[in-house]
Amino acid sequence: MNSSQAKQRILELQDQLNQYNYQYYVLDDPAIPDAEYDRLFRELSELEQTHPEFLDSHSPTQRVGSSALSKFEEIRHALPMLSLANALDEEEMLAFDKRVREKLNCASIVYSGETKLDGLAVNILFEHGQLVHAATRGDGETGENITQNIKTIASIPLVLKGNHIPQRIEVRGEVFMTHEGFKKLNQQQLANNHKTFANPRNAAAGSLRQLDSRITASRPLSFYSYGIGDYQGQLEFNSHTQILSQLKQWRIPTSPESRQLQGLEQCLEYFTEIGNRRLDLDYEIDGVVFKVDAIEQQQQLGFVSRAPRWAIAYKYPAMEEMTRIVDIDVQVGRTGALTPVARLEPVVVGGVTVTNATLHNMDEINRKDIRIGDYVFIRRAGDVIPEVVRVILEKRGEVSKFSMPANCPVCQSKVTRQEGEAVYRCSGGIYCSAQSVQAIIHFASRKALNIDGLGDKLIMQLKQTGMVSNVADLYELSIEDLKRMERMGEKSASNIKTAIDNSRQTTLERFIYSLGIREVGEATARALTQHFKDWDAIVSASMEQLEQVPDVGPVVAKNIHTFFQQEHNKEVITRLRQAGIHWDDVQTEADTTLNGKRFVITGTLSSMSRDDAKQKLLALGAKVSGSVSGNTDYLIYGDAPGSKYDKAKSLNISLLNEDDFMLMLNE
Ligand code: I6G
Repeated sequence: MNSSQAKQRILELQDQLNQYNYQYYVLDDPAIPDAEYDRLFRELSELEQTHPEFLDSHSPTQRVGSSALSKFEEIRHALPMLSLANALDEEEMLAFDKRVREKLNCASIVYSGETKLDGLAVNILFEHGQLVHAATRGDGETGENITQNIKTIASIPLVLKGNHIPQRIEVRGEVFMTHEGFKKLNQQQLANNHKTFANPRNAAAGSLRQLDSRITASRPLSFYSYGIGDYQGQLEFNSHTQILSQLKQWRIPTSPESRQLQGLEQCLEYFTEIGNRRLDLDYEIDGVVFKVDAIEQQQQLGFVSRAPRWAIAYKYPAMEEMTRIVDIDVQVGRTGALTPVARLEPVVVGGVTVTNATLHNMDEINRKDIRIGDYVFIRRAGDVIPEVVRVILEKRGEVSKFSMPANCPVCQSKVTRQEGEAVYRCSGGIYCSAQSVQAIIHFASRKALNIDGLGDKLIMQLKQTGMVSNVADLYELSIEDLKRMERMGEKSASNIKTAIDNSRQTTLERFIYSLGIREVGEATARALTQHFKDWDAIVSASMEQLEQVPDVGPVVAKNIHTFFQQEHNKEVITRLRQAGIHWDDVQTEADTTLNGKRFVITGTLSSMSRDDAKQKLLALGAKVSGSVSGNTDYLIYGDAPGSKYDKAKSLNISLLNEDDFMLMLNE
């Protein structure tokens, strides 16, 4: 290949890889298999090495990070990065809207609403479409030069694509870490004996402020832009909404939740709607930001003490609060794992009163040096079980150390700990009533056999009274048996009996999940089903065969294999099958007709639960997500569909009612 051919190929590969990166990281819609991406990436790296004269700092190969700096240089923002005024309650929002309306002499204002991410504000300068430098917010005037680190974030384009690219523009936004990224990073930190991060914000800040950008490159950082600063060039926009769509068109990620809103009333509805979904979002937010949408009106309103008069952050209650640990108890789970639980002085966190927090295991207690009597920060995150972030050592008074009991607090069997495991376990197995109660609760739970009405308290009563000792006994209960339980009338007993009867018709995937095999969650149950397609094949699979299943390693394979070898499990399973538990044949490969198509389900369906609809779609290769975005292909809606329906409609997404959906499934 001569020099000009090499140059041509380098440009071609850069363009292709930029496109694939965008589809993967921003649209969440990979265009090619990872192996193909890696091949093209390698080809580009090799060409750039043999032709260093064509190496460009904006090439996709330049995202991997480079050698450590001794310190960050300073960068002055061309236009200061402002702060936002806050509203903490509806009254303050009313006052904001009133001020805006009076100043503009308007009866009602068009606003734009966006989530306020709990991350780090950054300013990225692009000149002639190329990323020139990036800085932290700093004091608003001057920030730290974190260009090398920002370039490692794969969703941020190094080169803008699209129309109307200005000579110069400052792009502003928030760098953050998703819950999933945070969890994975902390697992890695633990595995490498490194300090874990207290929350996603700290993890994002710690990752972004690394002098060695190779470390930043290894961290799962994301970015959403919320606006622009200084710019030079011909830009045409009249509203904040148009700015966001221009940014999107240049391939800069923006919040999928941004929306144009008419008047205060819609702003308040938006605040409530996002608040209801706050714990389901994959990232932390501390509020929503409302901006007067029209740029002309923003200019009329101007600024007051370094904050725009045209914007406000309406905050949600904090998700971290301080309280005291009054005691530490131990809970026994369905696999015998002992979980230490902190009993707390009640504290309201994110609007909910919290009295308990999980301490996970003994290693975690030692690592955080948690003692009974300590003052601690408690945090509620994406998942609902609150946890202790850290001890407030400055407030430590009289405290006592906690140690794991030598015997199970429920059945008194010996507590053991395997080498290399963080978890202590009760050795009582099926003879430990805590384990068997938890196993039944799991079996009846929504994602397992979904036995409506068979809640934790009833299961405990059934167990205590000796009516049920394992899951197979559930199918032998009569309405009369159920009626003997506390506060159980004829109607409730009959409903529960019907729910138990209905649970006989299930899916193989659900059945495997319901058995509660250690470390076999929904995803592994699905992977086993897809791989073997047949119950007998799973039960009789060897360790080697099990390890062929994606995501099943030696430990999980051993758990599965051992489970099916144990006599009491075999016996319970035989009784369950005799009781009539059955499932349809597993869909074969040919049925992956909805491969990669993205669905959102909203509202109440009359013929099945949303979870069942989700399982059916997953079985056909579709992806199902909780929120509507530009990537959604179909919205399935039932009764009372709410705002997801409106959003999907405004985005021109195909809408399927329940009949359409059934037709699609049948086809
Ligand atoms: O810190 C911020 C987060 C989100 C913002 C912001 C934002 O909009 C969604 N908007 C402005 C105008 C400012 N800070 C100054």
